Formats: sequence, structure tokens, C-alpha cells
Amino acid sequence: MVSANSLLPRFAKTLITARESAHATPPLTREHPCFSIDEAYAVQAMLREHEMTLGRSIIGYKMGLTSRAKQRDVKVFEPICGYLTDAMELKPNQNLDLNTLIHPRIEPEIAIILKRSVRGAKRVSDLYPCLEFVGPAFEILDSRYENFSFQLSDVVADNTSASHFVLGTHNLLSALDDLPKMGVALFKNGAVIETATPAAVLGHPLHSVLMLASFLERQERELTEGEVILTGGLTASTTLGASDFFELVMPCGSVTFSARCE
Ligand code: OOG
Ligand code: MG
Repeated sequence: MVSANSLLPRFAKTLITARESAHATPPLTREHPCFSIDEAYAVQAMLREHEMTLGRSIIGYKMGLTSRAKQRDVKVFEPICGYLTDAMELKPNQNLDLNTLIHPRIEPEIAIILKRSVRGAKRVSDLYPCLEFVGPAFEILDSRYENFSFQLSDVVADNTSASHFVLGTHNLLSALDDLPKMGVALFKNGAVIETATPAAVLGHPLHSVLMLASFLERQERELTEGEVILTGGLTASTTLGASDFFELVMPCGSVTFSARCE
């Protein structure tokens, strides 16, 4: 446990300043090696409150570290969750000004939009009637920590490195049973750099939604209509530089994303 509770607001302020100034900060666990996961989620909740005071709304959640590829990439071996705001969403082909970010990375994901609450869902098939959209997406990460390096509590406090996301437009709702074994290819500037299948995420990305629902239940919250969920990176993330162009291709369509430095 962190000895004094006043440290948690200070940790939140450190992360807010790092994000707003686009300057990395040392991991919080360096100062407090015993920074617990519960305390880290409390810091994350302070960041969420801060976003709301800025007029942003919470539009959903993201799961992180739900695939072995991601866990091995950052050397943290437990799934985690964070929140998404309206300000994080980019439209396909919308540019992102990289000057506002510290060291952005990008990763392919399967995204969900809900059409109703998932209360009581226990199995993947229980979720089917709750889904409005299931499709490919990009998540753009930007850890607020130096060298993109952190421990479990650090990354939880930092809202799981969330920065931006882009949803594709192709809805895979009619192919949910086949989703785990569909091929996914990630192209960077025209060359394939990663391939995967959605089974990489807990066997089926909808397992990630069930896990998120149970995380939220412990915080006395639940997933509701209209919320967006990123189910977790299918592959390791990759660096994102000025004028890079990314395309994520699946059997039913693709999503593209480009970055720019002005
Ligand atoms: C942590 C965030 C993990 C995912 O999809 O696994 C995440 C990180 O890689 O910085 O978003
Ligand atoms: Mg992610």
C-alpha cells in the first residue's frame, strides 16, 4: 500500500501533466515499489474525473494485455482495463498530429459497440443479442512513462496507455462464430508487418468483453447500450511515425489510418 493517500492525487497530476505537456515521466513504481493495483485503479478513476471536468464524455472501455503477444511485448502478464472518451476517437483516414504525443505506437484490435446492457451474460453466445457492431479497429497507444516502460500498477494508473482509436466500418456481426479464425494482416506503408487471428485474444475477443463486464461489476458498474469496447491488441504494437500509413485488412474489409507531424 502507498503510505499516504494524498499520494494518489499527486500521481494523477503527474500523469495529467505528462500527457498535456507530451513529456514522459518516470514510472510511479520507481518512487513507490508497493503501489498496488487497487490504488492504480483509483488513480485511473481520478484521470477519468479530470477528463469529465474538461467536458469529455466516457464512451466506453478498453481491455489491455488480453493476448500473449501483447503480454510478452510489454512484459506484463495480466489483463487490465481502461476507459475511452469521445476525444480519443478518430475517424478512418483522419490524421493525428503526432506533436501532441510522446512516443505513439499502434496496434490492431477487434472493437465492439453494444446495443444493450450485457447484465447476466456468462457465455460468449449470451453476448450475441447485445451487439450492434463487431469489427476491426486501430488503437493508438502513448504511454506517459519514459521508454514506454512500466509495471502493472503503472500502466493501470496511466489508463492503460490509451491515446486514440479508429473504428473500421465493416460489421462482422453475421460472422461471429468464424471471427476467431479469420485472418488479420497489418500493413505499414504497403508492407505486411504483423498477421494474427482474433483467437489471439482469449480464444475469442468476446471473452474479453465478458472479462471486462466482471471487472466493472467489482466496481459496481456495468456495460450499457452504445458503449464502445476495444477488446485488446491482437499483436505487439508497432511504432507510429510522421507520414506512416497503416491498413488493417480482414476478410470483410479494412480500416486505414495515417499519421502526420505538422
Ligand atoms: C498497454 C496497453 C495494452 C492492449 O490492447 O493490450 C493494450 C501497452 O501496451 O502500453 O492496449
Ligand atoms: Mg490496446
